[in-house]
Amino acid sequence: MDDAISRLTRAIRDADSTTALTGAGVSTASGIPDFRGEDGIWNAAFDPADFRIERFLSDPAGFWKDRLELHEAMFPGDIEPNPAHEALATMELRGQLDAVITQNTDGLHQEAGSRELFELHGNARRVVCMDCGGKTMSEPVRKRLRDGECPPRCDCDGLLKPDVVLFGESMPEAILAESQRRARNSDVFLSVGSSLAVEPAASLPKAAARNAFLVVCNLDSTPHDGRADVVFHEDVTELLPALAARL
Ligand code: CNA
Repeated sequence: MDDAISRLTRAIRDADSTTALTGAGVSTASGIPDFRGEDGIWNAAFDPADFRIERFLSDPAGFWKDRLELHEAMFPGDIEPNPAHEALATMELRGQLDAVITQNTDGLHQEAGSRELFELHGNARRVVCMDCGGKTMSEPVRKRLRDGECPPRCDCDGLLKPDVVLFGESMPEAILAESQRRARNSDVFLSVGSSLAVEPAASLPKAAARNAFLVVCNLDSTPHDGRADVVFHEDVTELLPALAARL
């Protein structure tokens, strides 16, 4: 691993632009299970089909009941950023990382101090009104749900939806376009803690690989390992702090 870190360190020092793409594996050390890893949410009692936009629109009360259970399984208790989030925030602060593109909805990059942040799948700490588009924090809404208000509604009486991209929904176009632009223009592109199984995020490393030094760090292998310049089958909470310390 030492030789590979040295190559990566040199590449980042020589780069004009370095971008990181993160997935659920960056947050497992904070106690948030991933979707497809060994103890992933989809291997447990949840079915992705229950969390589609069509289900939300046809059965909002049933959707919200299941969503509350999913939320409690995904975000048990108080969650905090871990050394992987902190290393990325430190690298950005020092000017060694230009942006983080994340598939995560947990808000932990922001909490760790990442500023140039693109949340491809939204943020589960917020809800959005389907009528007026207003966004508010989700915790008070979950309390209202637990108290029996189901489905929860906005002051304008519109249905509230978690401010995340549900299966079957399209991604926010501006965020996706900017993420693709950054991937194409990066000199170094780090894909960390993602199975790279979900499109269109999975296509970002492919776009980046045409010009960039591509690095994949994930416990399991990914479909892009073959095109990466360096692959680490390592824990991101070890690799990223080690990298930040070497830079
Ligand atoms: P995924 O498909 O669940 O893959 C995560 C990958 O991370 C797996 O291949 C694991 O092997 C790997 N992994 C787990 N822990 C570590 C670790 N400590 N170090 C290195 N690798 C590790 O998740 P993706 O992000 O690739 O898929 C995108 C989905 C997952 C998006 O829709 C997310 O919204 C969704 N998700 C987000 C969260 C979150 O916000 N924290 C949690 C669970 C799922």
